Amino acid sequence: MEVPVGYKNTSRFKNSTERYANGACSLKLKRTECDDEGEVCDYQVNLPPLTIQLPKQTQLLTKTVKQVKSLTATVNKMKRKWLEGKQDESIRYDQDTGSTEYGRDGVNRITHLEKKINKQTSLLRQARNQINVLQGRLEEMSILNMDTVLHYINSEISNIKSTVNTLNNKCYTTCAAVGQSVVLWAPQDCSDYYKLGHRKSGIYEIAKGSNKSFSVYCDMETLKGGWTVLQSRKDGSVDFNRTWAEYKNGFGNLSTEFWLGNDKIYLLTKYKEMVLRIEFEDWNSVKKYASYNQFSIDDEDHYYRLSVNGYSGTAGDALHNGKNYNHDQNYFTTKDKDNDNYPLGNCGTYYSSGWWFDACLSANLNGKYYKKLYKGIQNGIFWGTWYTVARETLNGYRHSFKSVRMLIRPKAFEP
Ligand SMILES: [Ca+2]
Repeated sequence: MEVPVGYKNTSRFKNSTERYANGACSLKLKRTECDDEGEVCDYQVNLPPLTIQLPKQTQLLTKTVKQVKSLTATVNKMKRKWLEGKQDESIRYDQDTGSTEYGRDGVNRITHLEKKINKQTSLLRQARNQINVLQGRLEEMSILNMDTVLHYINSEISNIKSTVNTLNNKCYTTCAAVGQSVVLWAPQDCSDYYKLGHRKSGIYEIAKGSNKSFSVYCDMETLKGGWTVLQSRKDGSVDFNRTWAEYKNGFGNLSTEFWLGNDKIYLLTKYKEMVLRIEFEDWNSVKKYASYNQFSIDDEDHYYRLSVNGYSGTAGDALHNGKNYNHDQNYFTTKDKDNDNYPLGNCGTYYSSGWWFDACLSANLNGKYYKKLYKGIQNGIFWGTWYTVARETLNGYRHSFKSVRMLIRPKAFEP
């Protein structure tokens, strides 16, 4: 607030004060500028400087005006500060209540971190669950495997127990009668039955290899017994002109005539050294024998090749007939499988037999069964060192045998 002291044009008063100091003080009337002299124009009066005596309190008024001015400035300043302060306070207030931008950021950050932590926790929980599931599976598998193994072992133990019990029963029944100790193995051939006390010729069950058992005819009388019979001819009731498969598996009747079978002969001669005994009787009731202290045959892959040596006996060694024919180390031949040494034909077909032919023969125990004499091809049961059989009669007849048998038993066997 400003208190006017004189007219606005204070500069004029200054000039007038100067002139007043110079002693020139007058009242002047002056016409204002006017274009036409005939017109009435305005006048201007200049008064000499005027001094008005004011009371002493006027100074106080000036001072007061100054103070008011100062106060106004202070108030304005305070107003500005207040406005600024309000703004600051507003920020502070917002911070206190957590509603400022910075505060929201913090909360957002915390929320964000919380979310992250929750997510990580959730992932960890999932992973832990998966681990638990896997662990469970592993344990289950382990248990299953163990169960399978245990089941298998128990099953095997049961089988063994059953087998032992069966054998025990057999042996107690058998051995008790002859007062021998219990034997827990299955007989491998007829000599084993002899060892168990059997003295009666007949059909017995023997085991060879794993899970293989078959019937054989045991001769418990010849040379004290223990013989396993491989072949028997005695009445011509069985046809011996057979195929490879039939010779392989065996055929005929164990009580009369039969071929035990090449696979079985192979097994019987595979594990133990065997001796072979061939017994003959001709139609004149002449009995002779041929004995070999070594006899075995190969398996089917090697065509049941014959290995026979160490002859002794009365019938002659027709299996090694020197200059002419040799059956030792020759392969087995049947009418449908030619493994012989005769290049122009099949000895098996020609001589109606299955045998270890050379090219072709000096022995053929599986030839046709002729009663007494026969004519034509020499395809009867033949043994080249048997003097009447080896030759034709004057009338062109041939002799044959009444009975023939092939028997084996272990070389080490002592009845
Ligand atoms: Ca041939």
